[in-house]
Amino acid sequence: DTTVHSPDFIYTDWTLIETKVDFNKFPHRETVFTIGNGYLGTRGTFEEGYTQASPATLIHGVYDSVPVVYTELVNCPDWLPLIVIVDGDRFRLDQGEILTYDRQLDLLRGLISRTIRWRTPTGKTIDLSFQRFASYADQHVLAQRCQITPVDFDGLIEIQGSINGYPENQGFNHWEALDQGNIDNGIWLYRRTRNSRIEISLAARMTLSGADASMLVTSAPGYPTLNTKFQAIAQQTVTLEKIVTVFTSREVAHPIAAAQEKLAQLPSYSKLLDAHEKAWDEVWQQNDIVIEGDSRAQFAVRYNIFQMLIAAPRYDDKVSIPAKTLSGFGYRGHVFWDTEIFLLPFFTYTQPHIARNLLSYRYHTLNGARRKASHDGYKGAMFAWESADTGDEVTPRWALPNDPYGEDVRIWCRDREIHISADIAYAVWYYWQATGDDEWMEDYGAEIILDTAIFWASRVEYNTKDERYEIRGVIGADEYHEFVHNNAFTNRMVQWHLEKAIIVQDWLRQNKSDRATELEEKLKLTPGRRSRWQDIITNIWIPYDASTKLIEQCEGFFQLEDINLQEYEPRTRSMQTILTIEGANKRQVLKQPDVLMLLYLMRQSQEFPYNQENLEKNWDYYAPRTDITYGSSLGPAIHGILASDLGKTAEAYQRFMQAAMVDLEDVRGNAAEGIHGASAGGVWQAVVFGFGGIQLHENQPVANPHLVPGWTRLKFKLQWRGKSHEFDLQPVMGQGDMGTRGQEGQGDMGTRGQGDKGDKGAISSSSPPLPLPH
Ligand code: IFM
Repeated sequence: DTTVHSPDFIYTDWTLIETKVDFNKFPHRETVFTIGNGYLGTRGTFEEGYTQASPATLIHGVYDSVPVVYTELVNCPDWLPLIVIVDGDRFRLDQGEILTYDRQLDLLRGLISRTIRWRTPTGKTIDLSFQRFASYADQHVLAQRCQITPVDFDGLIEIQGSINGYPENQGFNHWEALDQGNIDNGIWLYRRTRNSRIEISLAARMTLSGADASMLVTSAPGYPTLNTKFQAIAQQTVTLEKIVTVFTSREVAHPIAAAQEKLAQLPSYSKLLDAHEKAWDEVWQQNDIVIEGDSRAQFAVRYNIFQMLIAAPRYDDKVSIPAKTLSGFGYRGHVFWDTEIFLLPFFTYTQPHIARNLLSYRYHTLNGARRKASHDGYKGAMFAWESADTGDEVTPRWALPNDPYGEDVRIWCRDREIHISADIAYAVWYYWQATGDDEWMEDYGAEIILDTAIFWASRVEYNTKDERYEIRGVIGADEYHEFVHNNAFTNRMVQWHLEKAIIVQDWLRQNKSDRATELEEKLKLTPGRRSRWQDIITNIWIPYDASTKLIEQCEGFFQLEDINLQEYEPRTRSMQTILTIEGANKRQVLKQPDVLMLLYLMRQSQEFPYNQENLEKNWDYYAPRTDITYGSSLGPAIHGILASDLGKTAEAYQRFMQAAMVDLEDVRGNAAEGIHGASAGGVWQAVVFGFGGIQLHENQPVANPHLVPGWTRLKFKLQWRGKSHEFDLQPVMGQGDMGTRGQEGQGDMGTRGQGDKGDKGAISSSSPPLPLPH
């Protein structure tokens, strides 16, 4: 296990260690130390409570309405409060003296621990050691432990463990009080969201060992509390365990009974911990990525995988992963294309059943997408740019400033960022390709692809003058341009989508004829509609100039005022903030890859416009005009992969690490709002598809690696069509230039790759023995 020190943390292969308390960084650290189990996420708030804290437990699917943003994931009752009073002094990090401190997140075991040697304001020294986990073995179980050892005194210790029934979403309380009560050594709480009327119940019990004490209930309304007092003796450890269960009416008819019954059956903390660790061990067997030779990248990659795993619904197909996962209030728990395009590949190729759940969510929200299409005057299904429980559009229309004299800002994505419907179809298609899950495709996937194809056919316009189909008035992936015509990304994705819709319909007709008929009737998929799809495929305009190989991002883009981003350096703000919305609109500056994003998506199957020459030409044009550091967090990983394709090794690594560290090191300054889920997915894709160079061939995935200089090993597993494939990629000294994709400045190291059972080792690009580009 190697150790890397950063200004904020120490990283080992599996563990994040914080050694200082910084009250100004509480919100960031709470995000970073989030734990979860795919059902809920709990931010890394300290048990003892601080004014700087913003505690949150977010449960998938628990949405409730709220002004302006329509609906949001509701902050659920807080299971963490645990107060320790040492001879009358309440333990707090901002009182007395911290003699030693560390907090650790152990990714391997999904466990947070914190140890403190604290001197009370009256000079008594005590060791406190906290631990907590959200069980990965049983997602309704949460557990906390506190071990207390007086160092130099005997005295009275009091511990209060509570459930806080007054959680807030940034000042807004979604809960109405229903009931609360006591059980044997325990307490429970019952609440309901005000509008969506989702009920929740939590039950908790506490046990003490190492001292004699009874457990008293000292609850206040909405704040059930268990209280214990004992006489502590110097050098003798007392252990308190708090076990909590949680259910909502989304899973069970009677949450109170479910929470109490579950609690009554649970074994001790240590048994629960054993089961939890075993479950994590199993999941890491499938999902781990080993990187040798670069400890910082090793930890960061595992951290990003961990974030995806704790946010992913394992047993629920009516929810999806919000842009900020379950770790913060940013984007209010809304779901974007981030899930399908950035996060989904990780699940598709490591745990396809989770990918299926995420895509089924889109199936279950098709009616919302149909309402959106019909409201806007179109046919079929048009997915919401921001989606929540029903699939109706929940992107806020306006962003309202805090400054009373500031202007409200219209958010146009809800009206114009329509590429999401094709993005979802893309994800469905690749899930199907990767898994061969025909049954799901028949029951769910086909309907998604076909009904969104119907939407496209009603959304495109025919330009009689130029004799071509066009899509006008959109926002592409680059959100700095808010009203453009014929965005190349959108137009080509729509063409691709319609191509696949025809294949899917043919497949249904040939293999699942009953379902083909059923869908043709239900969706009114007439021969006329199908021939229109064909016509659009042939005649939609993709602004590509074959002589220059340049794709114009949208009509007229090359006529916009050009920009040299270097002239604005050094800077700490986005180009949109510097230039204003209107200013950015008028210039050739991109928030995030758009043409390059299209190239990336078409790279998978090497479809138009993806080829090396187009990539080179368009990279040279668009990369320098992209606000890659301050634009969108979705950009860096994608630029990293493409830079790696182009042999720009240093840039590839720089972009990759920018993405990998976005939350750990708060690269963008907004990690307090929650984990950047899309970036985490992009990091996985950068390792597997970028540095690992995985290409998905008919029979199996094959590696064509571009290992980062200094990486001595890259190891991971992929699932492809029901079979697990293990890759163990290592540079081989003295092999000459074996690169199948030559890279600039290569030394004499080949790369040895081993595919499944060692029978398909890709021997590919070479990596020079250079120091790591940090
Ligand atoms: O979906 C993204 C979008 O591409 C850029 N702005 C933030 C959204 C949510 O992450």
